[in-house]
Amino acid sequence: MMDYQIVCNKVCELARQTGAFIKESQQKSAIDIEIKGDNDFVTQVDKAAEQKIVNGLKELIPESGFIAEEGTSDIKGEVFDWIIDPIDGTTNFIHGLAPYAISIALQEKGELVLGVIYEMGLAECFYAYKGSPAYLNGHEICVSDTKNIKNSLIATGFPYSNYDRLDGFMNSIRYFMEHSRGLRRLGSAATDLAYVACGRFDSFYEYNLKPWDVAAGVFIIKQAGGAVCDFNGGDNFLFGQEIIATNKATFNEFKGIINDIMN
Ligand code: 2AM
Ligand code: CA
Repeated sequence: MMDYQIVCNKVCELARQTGAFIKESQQKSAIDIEIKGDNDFVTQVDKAAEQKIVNGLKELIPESGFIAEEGTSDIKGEVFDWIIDPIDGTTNFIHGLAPYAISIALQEKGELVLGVIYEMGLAECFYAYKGSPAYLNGHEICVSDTKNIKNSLIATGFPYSNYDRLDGFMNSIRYFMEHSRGLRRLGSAATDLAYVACGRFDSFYEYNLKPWDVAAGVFIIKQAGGAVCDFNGGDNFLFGQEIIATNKATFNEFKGIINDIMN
């Protein structure tokens, strides 16, 4: 049987080391930007960081598979699969703006069992493993106890493609401007999710996200007492490219609003 705690500690260590490498590379600013498509930048640092993470994780569980943003290795494992994003918030990173984060999750036979998000701007490591509470730099964290949307601080991300849903999205912005404490757009979905887990945000929603943007975050939020679903209230949030994540108390209200406005 795997000792999830030991594996989680090692993943946190790997994330911190890789984070240090990413920050050093930025300071040297020898960043070679390559344009992957519309609005889509990927740096050499991104690829090198992913390779470091993949190598470290292969050492930890040699037979594991990978689902990774930069595609360094995408072989499916028999039992274990890592879902990783070496730099979530790449545009922030390119502009020298926090937050940007490393996101690493582990699935065992399709079930999430571990999540680590290392946000490099503030050097904050959020993590949880199967059976554990959620932690931030060694301290236990939990979701907020805000009771309604009126008093909620809400996070989202702007769509970068698939603009046919833009009308619904713009309506949701208008709704939350009028009916919540405020709306934030930080530019790193992994960080948004980590901030829901520790109660800085009460809720988060975004569409078009990929598994590596959200996998670690959804696991950490659940261990922190929060709730996650897709825009229909279902559980297709990992591969379904739509996610709602909230504290427990506002889950039903938030889900109802998104369901009404976005579908
Ligand atoms: P990224 O920085 O790893 O690309 C912000 O809304 C979220 O959307 C981030 O998590 C960001 O992840 C993702 N994102 C933004 N632009 C993207 C793009 N062009 N392709 C894929 N993901 C993108
Ligand atoms: Ca990402």
